[in-house]
Amino acid sequence: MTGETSLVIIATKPDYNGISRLITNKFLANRLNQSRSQRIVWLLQECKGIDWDLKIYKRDSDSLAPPALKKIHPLGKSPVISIETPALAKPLVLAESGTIIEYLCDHFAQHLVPERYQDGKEGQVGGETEQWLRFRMYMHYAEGSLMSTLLLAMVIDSKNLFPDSAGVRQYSLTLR
Ligand SMILES: N[C@@H](CCC(=O)N[C@@H](CS)C(=O)NCC(=O)O)C(=O)O
Repeated sequence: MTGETSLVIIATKPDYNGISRLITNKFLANRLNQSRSQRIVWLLQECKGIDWDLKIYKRDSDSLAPPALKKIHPLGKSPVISIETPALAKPLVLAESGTIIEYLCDHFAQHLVPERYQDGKEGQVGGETEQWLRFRMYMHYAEGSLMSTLLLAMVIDSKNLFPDSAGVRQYSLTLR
């Protein structure tokens, strides 16, 4: 990764009906599309009933997140969100992209989630719709399988392990 990198916090202004205030951290590389946290920003843009904005943290010189993020969640990584709502005595802090996405979808973006069960098969094993099963699979595929492969490709590329060709391109041939 080259150039300026940064970490960003997304925080809400109080929303119109007081449902929630939300604070999220997201990582930004010098290009936004290199950050997994971009997914949370995309989702936030589709959410209804919340308001949010951004605060930016710079990565340290070693490219890692600054210690300040550990004060928000012990993982010290991004994204992490903190939700404030009158029902909670203290902010609810959530880490891990999948957890954050599921929580946001449950409360603010149900319109994006496919119907879980086929008619008449509610709650039954095997009663799920194909669309919902695919949705759930890709939710976990992103971090569970795809991201580790992409990160490995980034490392191979950055160390120039395939000097005669573009490492990411070469490594990506093995992507299934
Ligand atoms: N599995 C976590 C991964 C979080 C993660 O590694 N985030 C990176 C940014 S894309 C980060 O914070 N890196 C800085 C560091 O590890 O110090 C998730 O899905 O949220």
